Amino acid sequence: MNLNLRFPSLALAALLAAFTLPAAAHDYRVGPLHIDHPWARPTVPGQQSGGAFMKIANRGEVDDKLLSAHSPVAASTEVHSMTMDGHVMRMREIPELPVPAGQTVELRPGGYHVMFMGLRAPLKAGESVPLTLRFERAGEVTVAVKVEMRAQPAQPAGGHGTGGHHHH
Ligand SMILES: [Cu+2]
Repeated sequence: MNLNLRFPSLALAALLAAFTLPAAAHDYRVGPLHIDHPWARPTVPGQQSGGAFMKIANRGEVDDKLLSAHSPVAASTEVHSMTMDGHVMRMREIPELPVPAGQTVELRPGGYHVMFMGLRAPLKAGESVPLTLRFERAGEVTVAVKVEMRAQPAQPAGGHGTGGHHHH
């Protein structure tokens, strides 16, 4: 009976270790897809949403698509595009993000990104949070998103700042 009682905590410990140990390499493979350096910006208390970014390279010969993303840190997690509408940057959820064969798709500030909606706690610099990505062909992979400050290009008002989040 001891084994039965212990197993859940060992499994949990292994799960937690999986999110903290591979920080040095910080890239992931699922099938022919390589996911490089997932990261997110720190958020301030009360901030409802935050963006996550990474590069996804498809080294295979078949097109794939990112269909959805999930994370326990947020009430919901969406894949967004960002486009200029006049002088205002607008984000919208997209049903799928194509990852064509032989190409690299970059999720970056001002472009495609994963959006944590309804953050359960602020994202703190130095932490890593789990994010599960579901691809049409390659399947699911859970990556550790590093929360870190990075130099950002200047952005117009209404973009991915600490407050604005536009849905249209
Ligand atoms: Cu967004």
